[in-house]
Parts: sequence; C-alpha cells; structure tokens
Amino acid sequence: MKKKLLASLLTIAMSASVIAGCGNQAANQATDQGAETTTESAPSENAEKLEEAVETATSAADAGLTPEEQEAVDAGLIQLDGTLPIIKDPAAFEEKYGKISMLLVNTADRLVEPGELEMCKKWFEDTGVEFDWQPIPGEGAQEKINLMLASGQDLPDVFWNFGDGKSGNIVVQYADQDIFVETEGLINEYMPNVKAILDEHPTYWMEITAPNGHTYGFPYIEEMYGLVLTPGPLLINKNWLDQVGKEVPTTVDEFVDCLKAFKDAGDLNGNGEADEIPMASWFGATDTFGSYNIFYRLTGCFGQADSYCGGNAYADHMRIIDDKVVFTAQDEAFRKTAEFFNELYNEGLIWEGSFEADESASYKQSIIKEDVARIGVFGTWTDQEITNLDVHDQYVAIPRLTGEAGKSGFLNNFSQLQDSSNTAITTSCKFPHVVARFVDYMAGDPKVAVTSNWGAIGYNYKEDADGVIRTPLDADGHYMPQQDAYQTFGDARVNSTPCRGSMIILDKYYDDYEGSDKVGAAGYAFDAVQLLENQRTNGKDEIMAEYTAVPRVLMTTDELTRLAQIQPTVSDIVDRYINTWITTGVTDDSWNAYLGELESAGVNDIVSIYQTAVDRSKKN
Ligand SMILES: [Ca+2]
Repeated sequence: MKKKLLASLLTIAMSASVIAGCGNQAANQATDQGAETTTESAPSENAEKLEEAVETATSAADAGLTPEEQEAVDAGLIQLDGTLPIIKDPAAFEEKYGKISMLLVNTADRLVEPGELEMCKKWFEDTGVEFDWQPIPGEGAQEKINLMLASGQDLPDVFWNFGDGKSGNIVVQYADQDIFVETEGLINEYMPNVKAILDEHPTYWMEITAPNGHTYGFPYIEEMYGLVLTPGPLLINKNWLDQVGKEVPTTVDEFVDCLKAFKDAGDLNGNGEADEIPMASWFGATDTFGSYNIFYRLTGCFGQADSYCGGNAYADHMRIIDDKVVFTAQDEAFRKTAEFFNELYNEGLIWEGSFEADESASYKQSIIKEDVARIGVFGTWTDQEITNLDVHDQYVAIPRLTGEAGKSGFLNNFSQLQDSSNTAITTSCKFPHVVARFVDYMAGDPKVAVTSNWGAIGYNYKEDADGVIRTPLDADGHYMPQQDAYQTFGDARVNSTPCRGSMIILDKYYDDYEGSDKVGAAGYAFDAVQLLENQRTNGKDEIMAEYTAVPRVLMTTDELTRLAQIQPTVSDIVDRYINTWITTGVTDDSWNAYLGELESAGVNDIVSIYQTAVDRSKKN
C-alpha cells in the first residue's frame, strides 16, 4: 500500500507538476556538485530495494532513551512528551551534564557569537535548550569535518550543518561506522510535526533515506513556490531599450534586433566611455541554479530544451522525455544554437569574458556590480546581485522567447529539499531525544520556522496587525534595516539566527498561498519576491508544467562511483565544444567529433545509470 502510494507520488513528482522549491542567499552560495563518490560499501541490493528501505525508515521504531535521558526524565530535569520547555531546569541540567555541543559551519558575515544570536535566545526561552556552539569557519570546513569523522575523535554531539548541500553525502559515507545516530525512529515517535510533513510528502522521505534504509540528521526544506526549480531570470536593460526605441523582445529575432541596437547606440549608460556590452554570458557556468549560461537557456528555441544546475550537476544535460532519460546535448538543436551564438559573436554582441571557465572571472563577480549599467542582457540568480540600486532598477525580465522550433528556458533537476541530513546527531550524544524534540519544535510553528531560517523578529521581520510577520520595506520596496549594525537582509539574517540547520518552510506558510490548507503566517521571503516574479515572466509556470526534470533519486555506490568517473568529463566536453563553436563556428567534422567524444567518454553509461535509477524508483 505504502509502496504503491510512493510510486504514484514519484510519478507526480516526475511530471514536475508539484510546486516545490527553496533558495535564498545561503542556497545561492551552495557549491554542491551533486552526489559525490563515497567509499562506503553498501550492498547493491539495498539500493535496488529503495522503496522497501523508505518503507522501513518510515515505520522504524525508536531504540529508546539513553540512560542519561532516563535519569534526567526521572529527576524532572527534562520532559520528552512534547510539551515545552524540553529542558525544564537548564541550570541543573547543565551542572549535571553540561550543554549539548553543536558544531556549526560558520559564515564570515556572522559577527555575533552563535549562542548570542536572537533566535538562540528565543529557542532557549521556549525550550530551555542551550547548545554549546562550536563554530568552525566555512573555509576549509569540509576538510576539517572529514578529518574529524575519519579519526572519530572530538566529535560534537550534533553537527548543525556540514557546509552547503553536503549533508547527505557525508552521513552516507560514514553510515557503516557507527558515527551518526539513525533518526527514523526518533522522527516516527518523537517528532510528530516533522513526521506529519514527511508523511504528506513521501518524496521527502525518499530523499532523506540512505541506501541502507536509515535516515540521519533531519532535512532542510525551504519551499518557495518552486523558486529553485527554474534558473534565475534572463534580464534586459529597459532604460537602454527605451533609448533605442525597442520593446522588450518576445521572439529570438526581436532579441537579436535589441542586441544589435545596443551595440550601435553608443554611450547608453552616459559615462562618456564606449564600455557598453550588448550581452554577457558565463558559458562554463557551474552555478547552483543554472542562471548564468545563456546558451543552455536558448536551446529550446532551436528544438530541444536543456537542463543544467550546479546543485545537481551529475544530471546536467538530461531531461525525462516520454518516460525516457534523454541526454539533450546530443540533439541537433545544440548545433543550431551554436550556429546562432556564433553569428552573435561575429557581430560583436557577446562579451569576451563570457568564455572564462573560472567563476571569479565571470560578469557576476564584476560588471553587474558597477555603478553604471554595463550590460544589455544577462542572466542572474537573484536581481540583488546587482548591487547599485539605480542600475538594478533598469533591468526587467524577458518573457519566454519564441524561436524557430520552440521556446526558451528549462527546468532544473533540483529539489525543494536542499539538504537531507542536517542537525545530524553523533553516537557520542547523550541526549538524542532532546535534539529530536528541539528540531520538531522548530518545525512545529510556522513563525518559528520562518524566523529560524530567515532571521528574527526585530531583525528581518515585523508582525503586522493581522499577525503576519513580514520584512519591513520602504516605499520603493527596498529593504528597511531594523538594526543599525546590519544594513542588509543577509547580514541581519546571519546575525540573528544560525540558519540552515534543519528548518522546514512550506508554501502554505505564505500569506498569499492559495491552497485550502493555507497557514498564512509570513510574507513571502522579501529577497525572492522580485526573483520569483521575474522567473514567472521568463515562463516559469509554463516551463514547470511542460518539462519533466530528472528526479533526485538515490544512487547505489557503484552508480555514484561510475558517474564521478565519467560525468565531469562529459560536461567539460559539452562546454569546451560550445566555446569553440561560438568563437569559430560549427563544421560537420567538429559536430561529428563532438558526438564521438561524448560516446567515448561514456555518455551512454550516464543515461543508462539514470534510466535504471529512475525506473527502479518508479516500479511498484
Ligand atoms: Ca558608456
């Protein structure tokens, strides 16, 4: 019964009709390259029984309290029956047991000691739980954590996080070493709020269940109306359009007309220099949500929409078409798109820096941060990456462009469940049930969840007369700082909450949600309102209905090992040929050489691995 339910929900997920998503400044910094190879020797039959594993996870019972927990319950120091506070007598608890230690991968922007953060104070007030925070710098965190786990010494009681997007890989890698506590029993018996959310979304259960059938830590879910399921917007400078007397383009031909007009118009930004760039791209882009590479946005106009996102890079250039995994970059549409971009290049419409593979050399690091507008057309994740407000306000989203054989845009092979195993409890923790209750507390109240994730009331939120918490904005819709020390949403966020442990935000928490189960606790995240609107102008809703993403199914260790061997090479081949074609043109010989190189590199194996994994997840 449960298996059938799962299978049907998987089918729904694969049709990409679910509203899903998450994403924010922290997510934007994610550099996860998808699942990584692990050295763990999980038997392949485990992975072949993924659904059984999920079923086991969803029904597994908890192993019971630790001796210390039983003692503390008996002494009246803690209560684990779901009532607050969890720790009834924090002073006596600390005197007897010390604080629960919590490793935090910290951000350099956080100036406040973690324990002094406003949300930590709020959590303590509500739950009596006060952690011994052990922050480590984000830079070098992976190495440090790996050393710590490999030695098994000086482990914290809990890892709040592991650095962006890596939690699932890490806990799976150490799954057979008795380092992390299995959590499915805790979820089932001590976390009614988290359990209810997971049970309502069985794909979430699937995404947090390791190949061995257990879950570790707790998920980070940030639904935002599917924000991360399509790239950030393709933008055009409306001020420049007005100057050259053009409308916002709706077709590829009009798009090219605008670029040419930008090139011919002279000093559009009025700084007396010939520094205008009609269009900038980052052709070797590895960004999390597929926002910076204009080539892949446009292949749909020539007959085959693509998909790429650094957040799930092993699935790059793949889509599900008629229930089959298809490698899009072998399609003739890519050749036509390359010929199109070569024409643009020959006309001098593409910024020369677009071909640098290194992110630090990309326009996103430099020319969209200048105090004058420099580029006519570019893609970005959030519009807030344009730091000068006057420059920012000149750009509008381009509607989905119609080309000779289809439309622009693509669906990311991503999920709204961004991290499967944050707040991971280690086997050295004496109070796993306290941690479980604490995570369940954060997930139980929408306002607590929202402020835990995005920042405290008095920092990033203010409660309005209707009891809805919103980010205060000025008349122009710009962020209004509530604390002199923190002038941006991001700074106020990281200096009022540790964020990005195991928080769960659902679409129905937003006051403009249209479902019948609307909670309406908070305004939609301030910094994503414009992003979502721009994405919708780019055709987000149509794209989500039209295309099917490759689902983030769990892979066996063998499959992951093979993907790690071949997939990066295949992606490099695609990027390398595209660079060459744009700058020097496409010939029959180079196209055939490209197809040959892809085959030699193992592209058919990638397709077959994904097809096998997708079929396995779909079968009853
Ligand atoms: Ca100029």
